[in-house]
Amino acid sequence: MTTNRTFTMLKPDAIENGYMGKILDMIIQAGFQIKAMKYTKLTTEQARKFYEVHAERPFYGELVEYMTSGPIVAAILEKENAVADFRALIGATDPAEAGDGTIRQYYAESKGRNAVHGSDSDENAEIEGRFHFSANEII
Ligand code: IDP
Ligand code: MG
Repeated sequence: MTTNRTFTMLKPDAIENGYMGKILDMIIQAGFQIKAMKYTKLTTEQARKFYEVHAERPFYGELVEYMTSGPIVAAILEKENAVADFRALIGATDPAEAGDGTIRQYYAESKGRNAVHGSDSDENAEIEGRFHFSANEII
C-alpha cells in the first residue's frame, strides 16, 4: 500500500511567495491523489528531527531556520510510481539545474529555498508521512 505513496511539503518560501495554489494544482494535474494534507508550522525540534540526516552538513542550521520561518503544507500523495514520479515533477534540488516544466524551475528561489520537498525512497516516504500524520488523518 505504501509503495505507491510519497510525502511532500510546500516549503515556507512557496507559501510566502503565494505559490501554494499553483503548486497544488500542478501536483493534482500530474495525477497525484491527496491522501492526507495539513497547513502547519514546524517547530525547531520537528525541523531538526525531519532533516536529521543532514545534521553534519554545513547548511543544516540555515535549513532548520528556513523550514521554521513560516507555514508549510505537508501532504501524503498517492500515484503509481509515486516517489520517482514526484521527484521528476519537482526537479533537481537547485532550481538552476531543474528541468523544464518542473515545480522547482517555476517556483524555487535557490538551492536552499527550493519551494518543495519530495521523499527520496519508499522507505523514507513512509517514515516522513508518519512523522507528520497519525493514522486517522490519512484517507
Ligand atoms: P532534496 O530536497 O532535493 O532531496 P537534499 O540534498 O535532500 O535535497 O537536501 C535537503 C534540503 O536541504 C534541500 O531541499 C534544500 O532545501 C536544502 N539544501 C540542500 N543543499 C543545500 C545547499 O547547498 N545550501 C543550502 N541548502 C541546501
Ligand atoms: Mg532529500
